[in-house]
Amino acid sequence: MSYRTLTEQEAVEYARKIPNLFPQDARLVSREIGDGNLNFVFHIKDERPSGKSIIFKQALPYVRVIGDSWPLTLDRARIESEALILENELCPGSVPRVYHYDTDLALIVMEDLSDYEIMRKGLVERKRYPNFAKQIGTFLARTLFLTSDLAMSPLEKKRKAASFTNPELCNITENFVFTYPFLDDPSNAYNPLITNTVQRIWSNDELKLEVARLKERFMTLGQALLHGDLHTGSIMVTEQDTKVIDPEFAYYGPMGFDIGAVIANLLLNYAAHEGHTPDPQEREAYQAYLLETVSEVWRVFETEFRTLWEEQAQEPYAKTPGYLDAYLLDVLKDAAGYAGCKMMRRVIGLAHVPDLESIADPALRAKGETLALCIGQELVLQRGTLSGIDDVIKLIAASAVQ
Ligand code: SR1
Ligand code: MG
Repeated sequence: MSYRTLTEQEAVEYARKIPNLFPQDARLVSREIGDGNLNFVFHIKDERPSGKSIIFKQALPYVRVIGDSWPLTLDRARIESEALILENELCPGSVPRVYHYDTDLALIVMEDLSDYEIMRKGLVERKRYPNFAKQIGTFLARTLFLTSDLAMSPLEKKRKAASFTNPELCNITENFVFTYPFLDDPSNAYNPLITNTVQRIWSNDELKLEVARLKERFMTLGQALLHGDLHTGSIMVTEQDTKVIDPEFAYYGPMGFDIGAVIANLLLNYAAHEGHTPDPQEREAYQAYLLETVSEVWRVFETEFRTLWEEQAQEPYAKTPGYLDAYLLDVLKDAAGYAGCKMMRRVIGLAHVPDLESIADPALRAKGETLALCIGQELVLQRGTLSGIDDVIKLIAASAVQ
């Protein structure tokens, strides 16, 4: 069958034909629920009492929010489905299960996570997730360590990297994370009330040099298989559990990019509470929780990574004194730098985050956006001076009082 975009009805007909998914007498209904930038997402449910439900995710041959003037490879659906299957092997239960993949239709049939909510939404409501840091820190350590040269043979790793070559999606990141937000590009879209701060960023050559260096590492450092877009809209949570979704940007890149994405999005939320939470005590308490979460995510990642290194490293230099510490410090510096870039792109660039966008009053929103830009710049500029996660937290706390 050649590619065509499915209608809701065609999705139901397709679901019926997948062996062992639904019983013959299932009463299936389908609804297109995608609200992301790129794809169609269908929720298909057996309406009978206790009937099960599934998700169809279909890539479109263009960027959904822009239209067919911006073509985009369908191969991203293969990358996503293979990344989900691999992530589930490396860190069982951390991602939705893939039931079926159709290459021609660029269609992934996967577990429905209706009991979970998008983490970003919960964070705006000041919800707390007691297991999140442990679960995401473990996910990061296992998926990054186990796909790197530290754990795989060089041949096996390079073959894996080749199968996850993802040039078009990487190019979106190169442009929309590292380039356009730092130049006066027509794709940028920012609150007019922060124009002066944005223009100072555009004329800050020291900052632009550091962003250029981070971009170059993103383009050349194939350390591990990344998720590639690990923001809090790609994380689904319940009070107890965490699932990572949407790895269509997966490719071999610097480990710090994924860790930085998690940190950036916790900190964008931190900044957004300047607008969402007028009561200073409530705001500071929640911001303190977010900083503790940033710190714990890193600590869990580091502890798990050290254990994996001790137990499973294949690299002959792994036992060389100082190598593990130096490796982790480089990852931390990268994570800080990438977090900074990602914070700034979500304020200045094309794709914003609902955390800040849902602040209706532009002046109040500007307060949160300015704080995000301030933290973002510090993370990029000061990353070379960091010696541990406590330094990152101090840097953020210092930005908040400026
Ligand atoms: C034009 S696509 C913009 C963004 O959407 C995705 O979620 C990625 O973050 C990408 O950079
Ligand atoms: Mg996505």
